[in-house]
Amino acid sequence: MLDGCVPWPPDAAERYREAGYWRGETLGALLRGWAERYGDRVALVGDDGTRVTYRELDMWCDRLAAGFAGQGVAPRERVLVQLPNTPSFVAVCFALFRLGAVPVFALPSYAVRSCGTWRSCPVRSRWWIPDEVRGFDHRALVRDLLPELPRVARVFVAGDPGGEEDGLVALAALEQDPVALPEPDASDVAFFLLSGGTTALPKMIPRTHDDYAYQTRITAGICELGEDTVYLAVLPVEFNFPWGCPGIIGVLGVGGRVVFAPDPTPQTCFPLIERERVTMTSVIPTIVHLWLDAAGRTGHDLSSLDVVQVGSSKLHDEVAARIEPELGVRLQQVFGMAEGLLTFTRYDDPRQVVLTTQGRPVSPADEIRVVDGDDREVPDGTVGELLTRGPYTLRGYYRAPEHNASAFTADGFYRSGDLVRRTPTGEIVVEGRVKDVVIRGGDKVSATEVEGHLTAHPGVQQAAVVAKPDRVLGEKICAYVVADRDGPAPTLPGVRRLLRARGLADFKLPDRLEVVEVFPLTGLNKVDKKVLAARAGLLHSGGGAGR
Ligand code: OOB
Repeated sequence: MLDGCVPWPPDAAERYREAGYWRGETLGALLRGWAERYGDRVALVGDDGTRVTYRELDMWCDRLAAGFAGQGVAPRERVLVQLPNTPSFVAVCFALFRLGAVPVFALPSYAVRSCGTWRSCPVRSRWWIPDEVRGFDHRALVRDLLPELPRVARVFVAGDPGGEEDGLVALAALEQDPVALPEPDASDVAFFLLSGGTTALPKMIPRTHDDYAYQTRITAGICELGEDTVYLAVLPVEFNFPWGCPGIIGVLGVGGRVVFAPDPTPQTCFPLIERERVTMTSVIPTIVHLWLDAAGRTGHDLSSLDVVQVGSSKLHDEVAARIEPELGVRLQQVFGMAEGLLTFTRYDDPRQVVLTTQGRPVSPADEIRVVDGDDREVPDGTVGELLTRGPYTLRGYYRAPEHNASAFTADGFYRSGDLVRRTPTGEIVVEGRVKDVVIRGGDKVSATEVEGHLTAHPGVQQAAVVAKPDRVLGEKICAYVVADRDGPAPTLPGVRRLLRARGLADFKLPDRLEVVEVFPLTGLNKVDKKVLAARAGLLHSGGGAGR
């Protein structure tokens, strides 16, 4: 495995191979097989109606891989890929897989000024970006940042690079006649996902060809995907959920069709569902709210839609109960993490299980422990922290030995930071979390990161960020601060302005600011966030200080 990654121990790897989970196939080679099998069937559909067949996709990837090689992109080189939901995303990724270069997936929303992250991220040399997305010019951002990123040798733009002179290259100009390339090793890293982040900087999660091919294959089976599946990619494609749970890769593996939605609104998605006769999609609870509100009024025909997967943050029982009758679909709850473990409800589960649990692990080889504060397993029905290991769950973050020492047990279980209970029939029910993360509409925001920026405000002495429950987003970001009497009084607009200027992405900015005299403390004199979270829950809705 790439230097800086933690491989599975040899005995575990052998078990996974013997059981047929890991088959030694790279994702790039798999696409070749799919193209041979499904040839002229349509694989990808852009929102503008562009259609790409399996054979064309295969050829496109070969041509791009040759072009990237011609530009000096080397095997094992890490490459930042930050593209919107378009067929090019799939072509770029599979071209890189064929080269053995390693995409690092960043959501386009991260680009919105938060690229401070990339300064310290161990990414090398190349960066793929869109030209302009919903009025935001990624090229301008990159041009601003390039002087601070000496390791970035080349920026490729899907779309119009807007001028040759400053080193931005159009993706379309790269294609070359295919060249023979050495096959990468299937047990090596195929790509990196970024962690939702309990730490100030996101951690890089290595996913191997073997482990991801297995994840997509097993979930495609559970979801009964086939050639008739038409999957709408609604969530950002760099996110594990639409990419491979079973998502885009799972659908391509069975000869189905992927349709790309540029944004998740009903105005965009409902016409696409009608036009392309979409059968399946994956969304987060916040989107479910939007869709439920719009479904009753829409003139669009949604009758082809059969299955909606919902995951990424807690789906409340009352909302879950509305999905099947109001959208006319089957609901599948999905609990997952970029680090690996996935649990799904199954189509034939009793209704109560589908509505009130987050399902069972997708692999028979997924190992789960629910433990108390001393790492002792608790009985079913008791809430504890979820620990897990298995054939598609990482054994360590990239180049993070110190963090890994606390994020994993000595025997390789990943500490998820989620508080769950297990039902007698083996389903997981998410009850909360021990990790310090606010889940705002499915986006994971590290409290530590926001607190770090808040204390840079001259009027803030101390800061503590907690979640405030919200009907639509699930949680909002509530910042408690102790003011510094010598500084200017902190206000919500002022704080948001400062944090934005410091490079924080918009979705990480506090929704609410509460100025307090002192923080409640625990017995160990730490800020008692439980008390603050309880207080935040009692606040009436609105902007708080400085509204
Ligand atoms: C997905 O992945 P990440 O890495 O963005 O976030 C993982 C965390 C989990 O540890 C948990 O705290 C939360 O998101 N989460 C859920 C949930 N699904 C994820 N919390 C409550 N209910 C659920 N159903 O979010 C992700 C990755 C693949 C598939 C689906 C979601």
